[in-house]
Amino acid sequence: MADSAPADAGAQVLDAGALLPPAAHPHSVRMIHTSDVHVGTGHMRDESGREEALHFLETIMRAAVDLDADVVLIAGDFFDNNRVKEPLVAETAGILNEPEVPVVILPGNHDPHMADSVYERFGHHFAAHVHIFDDADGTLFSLDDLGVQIWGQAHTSYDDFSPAGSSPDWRSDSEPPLWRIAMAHGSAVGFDGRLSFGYRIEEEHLSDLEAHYVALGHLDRHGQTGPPGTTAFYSGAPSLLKGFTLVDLRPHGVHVQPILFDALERGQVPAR
Ligand SMILES: [Mn+2]
Repeated sequence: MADSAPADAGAQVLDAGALLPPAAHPHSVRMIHTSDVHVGTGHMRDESGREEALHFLETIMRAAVDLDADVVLIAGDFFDNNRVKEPLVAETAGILNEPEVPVVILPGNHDPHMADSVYERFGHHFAAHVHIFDDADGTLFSLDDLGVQIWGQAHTSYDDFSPAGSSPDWRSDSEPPLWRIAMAHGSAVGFDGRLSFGYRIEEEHLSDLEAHYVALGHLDRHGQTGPPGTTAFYSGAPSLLKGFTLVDLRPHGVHVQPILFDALERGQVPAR
């Protein structure tokens, strides 16, 4: 897992407007992007990690309401493992279900969507507004009332796979056009100087997605990656960043900023 401090956390705003394709997107959408929450982490004799993960999740969902977010993206390793017991899954689902903010979950390498997984056994605890990817080849969730479409390839086994290698079948039949959001859980080549690893995300994968924003997970540090013309970010794991990533899709650009829990507590709420 990543180990460096989030040196770029704070009030940084990236204006990726120049990277947008020349399509008309007159509506704004606010997204909260997190990953690697690892609910259920820890050992039987030390449940501090488990309590911390739930506390982070509660804080994120409260922020989703306070910041008037339209959707929450959880880009993999939401659960630490597929042995998590039903009461904890039910408690976790309750945190997501209650605010009625749409949530999209991408299963990662720790919580692959497969037989006997958390999602297969206990998925019924999640409300209808919690969408969970379940296909390694990719699925498109179309949230028409929000004006976004969200693509993701779920981990469905513990084997290595290419988490952003498929071509999304974006919808283009909507007027005004839907924002194109991709999610992927893996290792982007070059991020933090990484060269050799599993779950590879190549630079050309990020380009070929043709997404306005790519929500990444698996590496714990917040930061941008990908070649020119792409807007792909690792959210930062809540346990490392002590925060989440706020993404504002606006007609003139995509604004991305890490939000620290401390700053929220001090009442520093970014304007919508
Ligand atoms: Mn992972």
